[in-house]
Amino acid sequence: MNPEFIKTICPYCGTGCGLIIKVEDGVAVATYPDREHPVSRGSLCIKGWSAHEFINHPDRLTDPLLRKGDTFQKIPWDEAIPMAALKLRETAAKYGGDAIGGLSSAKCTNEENYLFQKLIRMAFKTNNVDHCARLCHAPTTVAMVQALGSGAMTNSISDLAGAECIFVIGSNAAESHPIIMGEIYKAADKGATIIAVDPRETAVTRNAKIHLRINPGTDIPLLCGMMRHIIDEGLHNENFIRARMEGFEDLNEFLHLWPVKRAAEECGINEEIIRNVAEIYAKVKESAIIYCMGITQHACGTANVLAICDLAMLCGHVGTEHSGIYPLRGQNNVQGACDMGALPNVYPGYQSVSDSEIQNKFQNAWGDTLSNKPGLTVTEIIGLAGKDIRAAYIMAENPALSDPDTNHVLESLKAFDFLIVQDIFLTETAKFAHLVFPSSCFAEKSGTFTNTERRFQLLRKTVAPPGNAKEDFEILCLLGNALGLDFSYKNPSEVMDEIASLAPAYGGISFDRLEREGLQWPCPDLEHPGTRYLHKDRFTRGKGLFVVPEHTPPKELPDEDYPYYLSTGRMFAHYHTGTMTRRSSFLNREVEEAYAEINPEDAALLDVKDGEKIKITTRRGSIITNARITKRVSKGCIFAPFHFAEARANMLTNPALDPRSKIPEFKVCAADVRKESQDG
Ligand SMILES: Nc1nc2c(c(=O)[nH]1)N[C@H]1C(S)=C(S)[C@@H](COP(=O)(O)OP(=O)(O)OC[C@H]3O[C@@H](n4cnc5c(=O)[nH]c(N)nc54)[C@H](O)[C@@H]3O)O[C@H]1N2
Ligand SMILES: Nc1nc2c(c(=O)[nH]1)N[C@H]1C(S)=C(S)[C@@H](COP(=O)(O)OP(=O)(O)OC[C@H]3O[C@@H](n4cnc5c(=O)[nH]c(N)nc54)[C@H](O)[C@@H]3O)O[C@H]1N2
Ligand code: SF4
Ligand SMILES: [Mo]
Repeated sequence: MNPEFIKTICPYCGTGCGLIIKVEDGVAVATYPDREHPVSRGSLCIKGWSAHEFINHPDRLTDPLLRKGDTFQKIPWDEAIPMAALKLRETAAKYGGDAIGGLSSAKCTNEENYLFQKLIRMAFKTNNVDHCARLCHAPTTVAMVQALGSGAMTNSISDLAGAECIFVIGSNAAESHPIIMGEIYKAADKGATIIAVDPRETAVTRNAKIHLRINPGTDIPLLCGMMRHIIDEGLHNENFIRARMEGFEDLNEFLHLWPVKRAAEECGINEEIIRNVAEIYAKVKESAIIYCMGITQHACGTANVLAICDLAMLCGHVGTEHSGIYPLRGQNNVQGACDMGALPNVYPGYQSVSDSEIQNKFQNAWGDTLSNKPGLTVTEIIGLAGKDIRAAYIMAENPALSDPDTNHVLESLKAFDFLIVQDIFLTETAKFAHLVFPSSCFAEKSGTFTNTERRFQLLRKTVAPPGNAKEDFEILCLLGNALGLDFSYKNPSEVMDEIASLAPAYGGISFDRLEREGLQWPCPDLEHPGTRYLHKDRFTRGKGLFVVPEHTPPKELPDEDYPYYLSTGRMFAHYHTGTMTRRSSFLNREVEEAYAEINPEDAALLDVKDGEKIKITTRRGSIITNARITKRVSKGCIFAPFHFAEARANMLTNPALDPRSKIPEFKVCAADVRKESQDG
């Protein structure tokens, strides 16, 4: 049979690049870039190029699994689904619907996320539904909604190439969003000034004109010092502030606390450099700010994002073609999972569950009563296992590796009366399940993903799932029906039509249109072409709001017992908990083993050579990993990627939360490091 070439979307990061999967005899054998794709235009990063590899891996789950003591037994779907429905119903009857928690997924489609939250909300009358955005851009949603009225990236990826200054803060785009990094390079080639703020050295900082190697967790002092200087020099955009903003007086007053001198002392950057970058950012006509987890994953994550919004609005760098604020969304469909209401406080389209008019709208549409009490978050659902939460349904998330303070998480996963995990592999989390549902990956299903620039894109089914595995969509319909809901959807397109009818910003989205083009929301009706950049003449909330960003240092700082700063994050070849990338021989050839970065001076003090084992310990636990000696980290700092199950970085991390967004502080905690003696 001739091979087929089918267009679809990359399953890894939120850039949403276009892939072409080559299918031979029903098997996905290769991935190619899509030259016609509006974002990636014929490029892919190394993960995209190898996206077909995990699809055919022999570890794929093929049948529902039922726990029998310490092992699993294969069972048919017609036993698994009724059993799941019965157990969930019994639990809800005994303890109330609020004793059920659901983790939806940024790896699944919009339609699957919509059905997931609808199932939890309708079947159990609870809003206990959340997903990994909590661990990622939750501060973005809180802060940008407060300041601008919308939590999404203001502009489009291709707009970056036209910016005159790009201020990259807390983002390692070169490894985490390589195709977006390509747009940054394009801007630089055209003469834009690239400024990077990161305590580490990365390919972003190496390619920046100026690298501000700040002390971890001191972004607010830096941003406030910059703003103080901008106002003192009269470089703020007074017309913009007068016409479009409120709250300037309060911000200006507050910024008197942050003269450049004090900012410099806190963040460890020379005063002249702070003044210089402030002037560069403020003076050019169009400046863009890119940020990511180095900003959000702090106990002051929401205030960090507010400070970024303040800086952009102070200079009028929002609402034009090449300026804007770019929170780089992480997962392939984390934008969509949020848009679809896989969040404890909002229905699809960010419509509040506690607003009675909205509650009525959804009750009428779905034909049943709904709870108006905001639900629990990811870390609360896991943390309350066996207490307030008795049963959980986890679709495509792996908290055993991705949540902070793993020892605690593992205790919790054991404590559920009943746990369902729906995944494509038997993950570290699935090993704790009572029931495992085998599901389909991106290449085995259709639906839509929304990328970081708000672009709905069509995912096409290229191959059949392995064995008896089913699409997440079908599993949700079966379970919904078994729970007494009317989930008789014929296909994802029908679900998209229901979404469009309930969330005005997506009113004009349909599979028919997406067959021809991707559409960026807001897209309110079928004639609307979609929106390239937001806040053009007015902010989503009307006027933009300056909010005072109070600085709080990290919750745990180095001391005598734990003298190092420990930070965690990513590297180019692997993705999150490694379930997919570590099953790719191509990617494993790049990096096969766990490691942590340590500065040469520290390594010398500890008498550790490159590749030797070190033991990292925090107040939560320890891991043994390979030392990678590099000046990428400053003296006194350690960086550990969290991709490796054999050396789980989250054994170490601090579960302290940002009070407003409830994101954990993955980016800073205090650690001790020792050479691990070879004889144990
Ligand atoms: N290869 C790969 N790509 C991915 C992913 C992956 O797992 N692997 N995951 C995807 C997801 S879900 C996400 S959310 C994104 C995340 O993408 P990024 O946020 O780019 O990745 P991280 O490595 O978590 O952190 C980014 C940078 O923040 C810096 N940083 C740490 N602390 C601070 C601080 O206090 N201030 C400042 N200014 N910077 C700090 C770190 O040194 C690091 O270089 O990547 C997406 N893309
Ligand atoms: N220490 C530390 N921890 C972190 C972070 C950090 O920087 N440092 N970053 C945090 C961030 S930003 C994020 S986004 C989270 C990510 O945390 P998670 O979302 O828990 O991590 P993933 O490994 O992406 O988990 C996705 C799961 O979905 C499965 N899967 C993939 N596709 C499908 C599908 O189509 N259907 C089904 N049913 N399953 C599928 C995969 O096998 C995998 O088990 O981690 C967070 N944890
Ligand atoms: S940049 Fe992201 S979406 Fe594009 S190929 Fe790489 S992992 Fe996939
Ligand atoms: Mo993320």
